[in-house]
Amino acid sequence: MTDQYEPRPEHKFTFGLWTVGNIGRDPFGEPVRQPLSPVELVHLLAEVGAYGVNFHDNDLVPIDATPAERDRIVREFKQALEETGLVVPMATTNLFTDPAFKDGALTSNDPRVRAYALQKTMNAIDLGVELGAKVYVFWGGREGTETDASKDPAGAIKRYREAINFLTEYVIDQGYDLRFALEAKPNEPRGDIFLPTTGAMLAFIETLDHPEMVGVNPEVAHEHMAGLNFVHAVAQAWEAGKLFHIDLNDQAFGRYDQDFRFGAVNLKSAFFLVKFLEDVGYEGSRHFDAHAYRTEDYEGVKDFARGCMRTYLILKEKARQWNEDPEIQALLEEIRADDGSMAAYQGAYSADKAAALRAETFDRVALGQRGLAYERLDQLTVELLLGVR
Ligand code: GLT
Ligand code: MN
Ligand code: MN
Repeated sequence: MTDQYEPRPEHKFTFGLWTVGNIGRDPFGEPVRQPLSPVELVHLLAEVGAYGVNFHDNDLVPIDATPAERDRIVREFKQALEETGLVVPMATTNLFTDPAFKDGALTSNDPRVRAYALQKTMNAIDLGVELGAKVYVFWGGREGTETDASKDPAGAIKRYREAINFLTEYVIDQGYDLRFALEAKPNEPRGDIFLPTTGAMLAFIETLDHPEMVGVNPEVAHEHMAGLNFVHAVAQAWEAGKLFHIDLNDQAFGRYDQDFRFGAVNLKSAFFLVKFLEDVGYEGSRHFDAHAYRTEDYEGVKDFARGCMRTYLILKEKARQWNEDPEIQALLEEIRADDGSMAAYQGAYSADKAAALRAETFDRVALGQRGLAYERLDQLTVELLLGVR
């Protein structure tokens, strides 16, 4: 019998090299795990049943590699992909680790740093495309400030725009089949990062030269760090046709950047997220941007990776149950009831419609007195999640 919670390629579960490859360094402690090579990480991901692997340029090719070293590394990586059947759906640039980027990359005050960041990104785009990536992520980890004395925040947005415009033109010029996904985060590693939320990214995208090529890569932990409802951010991106990618993990509100296993903290919001993605038919990668606890060895890293995928699939099954639960569905029907009497006032504005609406009378008190049964609906949801329905 096959386990219904076993990951399969059609689930599109992906991990970054930097996720299962995280060696457990933190600001207070040294690494706790020996680094594995990209080839070893591909095999680890294949063993746990992932579909794809994503990377930053320097997760794969060290920043100081010679062209000959680059070619050897890429050759060996491609061979590991062939052996395991793993694919590379997404790639990105590391514009945050090197000291050159200490004051940002695309928004740095130094024009040489900005130019170097563009050059590094063009090379990294070439690398990603060579390995099959169709989505290119921009996470501006260092694009920000500690003090607003240092940068003109409006000027920084202009620099950001100029850089993304330059790079979309580069992609067009090369004839690449590649879309960009911008990833917001409110803070860490900078005191404040520009364009701190998915909503801010969505507004920024509309100001670009090629908005059709650019969408978002929302991350659970990043919206939660900002105290926001992740499902709402994802829904807005989806509704705008901009959900090009998603970073799944978990995070307690009000804490440091935790990058926990998907579903490790807030199961209920994870449930509504999975339900949303499955209900609307999101077809992109389910990318887990998280890492194992620092307490773990590589067996624990595999437990972490398997746990992310298994929790997603369990929640997917719970979403199916929720959608078929007669009591829940009956409540929803009541909640959404529409007797058609207001149809004349819906849809686009017209002067006649407005005049008719002005003449209508409403029983305001009755509207306010109606109970909505959301308590029952939520309790049914909780009981379903707790496995007693
Ligand atoms: C980094 C960050 C993530 C981004 C990655 C892409 S790297 O680990 O915390 O949220 O998605 O650059
Ligand atoms: Mn993160
Ligand atoms: Mn991320």
